[in-house]
Amino acid sequence: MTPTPASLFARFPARFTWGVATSSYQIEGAPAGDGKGPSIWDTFSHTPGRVSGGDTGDTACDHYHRWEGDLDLIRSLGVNAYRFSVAWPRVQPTGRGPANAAGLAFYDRLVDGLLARGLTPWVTLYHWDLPQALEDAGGWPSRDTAHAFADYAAIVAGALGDRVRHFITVNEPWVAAHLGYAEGIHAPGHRDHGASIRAAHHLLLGHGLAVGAVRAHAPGAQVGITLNLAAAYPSRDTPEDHAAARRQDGFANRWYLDPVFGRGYPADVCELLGRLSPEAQGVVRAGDLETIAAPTDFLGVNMYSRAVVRDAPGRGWLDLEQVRVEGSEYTGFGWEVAPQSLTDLMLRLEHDYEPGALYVTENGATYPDTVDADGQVRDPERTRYFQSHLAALADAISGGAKVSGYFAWSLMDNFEWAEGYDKRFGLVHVDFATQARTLKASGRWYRDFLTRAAVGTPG
Ligand code: IFM
Repeated sequence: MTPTPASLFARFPARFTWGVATSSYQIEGAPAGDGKGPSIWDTFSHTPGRVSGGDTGDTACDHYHRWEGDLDLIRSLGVNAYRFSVAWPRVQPTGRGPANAAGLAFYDRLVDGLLARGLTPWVTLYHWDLPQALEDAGGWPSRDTAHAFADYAAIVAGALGDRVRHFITVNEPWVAAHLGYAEGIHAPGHRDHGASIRAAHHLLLGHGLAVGAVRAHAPGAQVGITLNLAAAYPSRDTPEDHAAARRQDGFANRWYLDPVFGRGYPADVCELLGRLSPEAQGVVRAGDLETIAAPTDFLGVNMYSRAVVRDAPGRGWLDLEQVRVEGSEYTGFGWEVAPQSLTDLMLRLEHDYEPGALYVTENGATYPDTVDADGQVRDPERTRYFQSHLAALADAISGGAKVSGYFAWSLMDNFEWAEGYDKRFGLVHVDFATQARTLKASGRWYRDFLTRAAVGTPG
């Protein structure tokens, strides 16, 4: 039976962070506004054939110009926090050198605007829009990029750290490294497995260095990393499929969790990688693993689905394949709706890694929404998705997971990377021709869920 909003809400701690999330390239537009330099996503989206429909982030949600109205919209949802990312090339147009004051000023206004509305800002430092000049100099496979990132993190923490108390260093390093450098379906579009392993190492190194920069320039602020994690399950109850699930977990989850929590790279995955492992490629220098394991205050978890796999010898370096589960429901992205896996995931993270705190920094679903003749957007599947995942999260909390917050992805429909504007994740529908914003039925549900119980100040 579906719980009432009030009974569901009552299952969460009183001081809980409730938010919505976005990222810079996906919503801002203004690709050259106020001296911004090009990012790898500007280049990639303007390369024919890379993004569905030839879409680019040139305008996106035009948030760079409409931010005040968007903050009012966020406020109207009844959340107490907003997670957004800073575009590195707005702050440093070429990824190095002094801050571009005009670019930084945008985020300064945004932070002040949030605080004026009683909303707690959560700042992600890197959500994939690497300055193109740094990519030209080697990108994430190059160690220098990690150091450049730390310099940039110091600038942002220094400028915003008097008001921002929560910084996320890197968003989803698996996606940046694997989809960007191995599969080539995200910017910068390379297909080089070895380079993706080097990129992952330098993203993690950049994270560790940025933790230090935030600690130094925003004393007292909390800092952590956000990983995209999906619990892995065997398709059949056979030793082979169990082993395949462990390989999947090693590749997608433990590869990032283990080094961040001080265990170094998982030996089983290094063995599979052979000459491509970070050690074998010679990218791990003395002190790197200690830097990557810099103590953090929280772990951010982006959870959308789970992975169900079966052993498939010869199928890629992991010898496995993803399985579609008979009878399961799937979102518009073809991702299985699997709320129980959120409970399993959070309990496992609590038990295996004991993070200072856990936050769901993204969770949501895409469906092909349309505006009906009466101006309403009816998206019952998305409402059900949020309800079931929040109930699963409450189960994890009851089971002992120290979860301190939840951010719905996303505030509004936006540029969904290689899928362009085809895939809508918003609580708010955006008409990209007119920029009209319409609260979807799921957005009304989230608002009612939160306001009915009067969300207070986050912990
Ligand atoms: O839109 C993305 C976001 O940028 C990162 N996490 C997954 C979302 C949905 O694909």
